[in-house]
Amino acid sequence: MMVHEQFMARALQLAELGRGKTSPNPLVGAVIVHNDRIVGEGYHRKAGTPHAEIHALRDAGEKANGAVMYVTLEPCCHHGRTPPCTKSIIEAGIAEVVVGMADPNPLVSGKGIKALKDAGIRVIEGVLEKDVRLRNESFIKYISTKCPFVTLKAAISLDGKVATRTGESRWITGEEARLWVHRMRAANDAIMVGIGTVLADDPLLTVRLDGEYEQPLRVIVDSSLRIPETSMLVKTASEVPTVVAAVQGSYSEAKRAQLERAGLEVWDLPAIKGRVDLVTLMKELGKREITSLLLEGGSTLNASALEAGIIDKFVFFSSPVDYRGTRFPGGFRWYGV
Ligand code: AOF
Ligand code: ZN
Repeated sequence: MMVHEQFMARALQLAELGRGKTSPNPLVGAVIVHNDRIVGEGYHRKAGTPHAEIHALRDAGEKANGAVMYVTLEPCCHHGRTPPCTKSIIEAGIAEVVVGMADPNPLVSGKGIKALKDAGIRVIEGVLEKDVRLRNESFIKYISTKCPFVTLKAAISLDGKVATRTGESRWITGEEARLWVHRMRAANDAIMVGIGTVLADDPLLTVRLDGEYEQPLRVIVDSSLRIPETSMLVKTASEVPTVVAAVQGSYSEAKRAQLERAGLEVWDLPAIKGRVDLVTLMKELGKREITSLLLEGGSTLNASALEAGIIDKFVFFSSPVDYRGTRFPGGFRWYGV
């Protein structure tokens, strides 16, 4: 591996430490290298706090002078919630900046790199760009469309049947699968299910992991407000933010008032063929700064989401058994070509 890639890989590793905590801002990592040795490191921790570059510059101190900075995202040149990083980089005497990807934020895009070059700093672009883009897929989608990046998650048995129960299906009871699901939830700003899943499973839809995690927004697509008052979602709505996406005129106002008293938000949305218009729902969630959303079924909502064209990515969990629980001596392989 080339030296540039090695240091960028470290910057990416640092960026990952912010996963699930930086929304609506990107994951960014930065490394400062002097004479082939790392003298400073930093990553973005939370929206509104200093950017990765600033943490790395502080960590390097005087050693930043004449050094190379590796940063996963093009440094910003705008006054947002924090001052422009390009200014700090120039003032610290950084000689060269190696960038993973250009910033898709229209406020910055290209201008940060230009500001560095204008100040006489060498800039190399596109190092490990594919990896960097993959890790910031939700930020890229959100900043350019103002709609969340949607991941459809499904559990399927070996014969391709979609598991009916959310999360706790008998096909994916393994601890490892459970951990994955909870990590995925923690990394997303919102989790969405249809009313059918609520009625069948009574899910809680929270992150249950060791450590501190902000609970994602729970979104229930329920055009006529059939969600039972006795459901786990309603019972916990005062602690975990919960939105019910309904169709205007399709529900009783009394039920709406009951749900609101319990702490749920009821959103009135237009309908398409009698069902909630998911494209409009995504736009509304975008306005709420929801940059990523995990769609956890069920099959009716999945089909509507596909038809509406809102899905960006599929993640399948598969069990090693078929629908009867039969194991296969030769194991199994899935190919997603
Ligand atoms: C971050 N962290 O490490 C970098 C960012 O509102 P502000 O001032 O925090 O600016 C947010 C924008 O800054 C963000 O959309 C992205 O374009 C740029 N870079 N943001 O939160 C960072 N390097
Ligand atoms: Zn910045």
